[in-house]
Amino acid sequence: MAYNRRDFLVTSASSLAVATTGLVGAPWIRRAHAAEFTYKVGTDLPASHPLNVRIQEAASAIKKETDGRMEIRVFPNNQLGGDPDMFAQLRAGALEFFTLSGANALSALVPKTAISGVGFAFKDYGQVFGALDGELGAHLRGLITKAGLVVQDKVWDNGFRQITSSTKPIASPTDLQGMKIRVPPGRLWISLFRALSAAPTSISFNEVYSSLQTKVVEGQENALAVVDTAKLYEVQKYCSLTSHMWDGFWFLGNRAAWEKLPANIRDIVSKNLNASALRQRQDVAQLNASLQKTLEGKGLKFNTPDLAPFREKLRTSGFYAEQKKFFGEEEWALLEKVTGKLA
Ligand code: X2X
Repeated sequence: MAYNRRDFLVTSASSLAVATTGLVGAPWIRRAHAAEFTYKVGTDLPASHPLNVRIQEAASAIKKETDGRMEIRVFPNNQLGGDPDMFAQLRAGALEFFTLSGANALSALVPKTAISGVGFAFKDYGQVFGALDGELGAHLRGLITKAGLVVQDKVWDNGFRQITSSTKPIASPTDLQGMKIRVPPGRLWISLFRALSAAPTSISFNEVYSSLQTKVVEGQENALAVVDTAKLYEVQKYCSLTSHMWDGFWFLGNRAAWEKLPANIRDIVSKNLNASALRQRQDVAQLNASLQKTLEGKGLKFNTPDLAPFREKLRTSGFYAEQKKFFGEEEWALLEKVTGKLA
């Protein structure tokens, strides 16, 4: 954010007046009064990630458009706990908003939201948002709503996930054999990496850096924007561009907290969050396309494996057949309508 000299002078003059004199009621000074509704949003990513930057952008617009009645405070970087903790807080009403991947802890409550993370399902962003802004997304949001939560329409982008490791590049499925790899908490990730013959362990994101550093695990998988903002390159040597799954965050709300908001405030909140989500998708796509160079500069060695043998391994291991059975005919059909036949 760029402040010019004039903004700075005005701000300091007002704070000085408020701090040192009884001028609080002075008409030229905007009083810092408490908002009527002060809600928290928790996220698992570092403050500099576009997820947080764009939520903050929406929060500022919401405050302005509601004349200060609604304030959303952003708590990034797992400040409020790991994903399963924040999810429990959201459900209990201790946290009003939370961004969570459908394949992550959300799938413990609504198992079918993980379908967006099926291995090698979406070929590109056109397919991703075609599905999630379309029928599949509407269906999944219906399931989330039925489970008692509130969810905003537009999903936020995490990105296509890539594998990093401290031990070796992944050039073919055999390189994954027995590899100790961290995955987020969620059934789908375990199924996917077991099908690829790796040895996956569920670890919340707040413990990823240290478990890589202490070599509890050799590797992990995440989009480049996360590898960069969470500085995972400091504790990893190789990055293999597998794009093995797409991942994104639903903007979830506690229902009781949401229903306390007057309808006009709810409209302002949703409108701004959904608009910022669309801009956030652009930011992440651009970052993920340009970060390889930056990360090479930080010492990470990249390789681009042929993906056909990975897909083949998933097919022959029965992964797709198993997932189709798990998610159900209806959901699988909605997915394949966009991706084409997977199983
Ligand atoms: O835990 C992860 O790896 C992260 C940050 O990508 C998710 O939230 C799924």
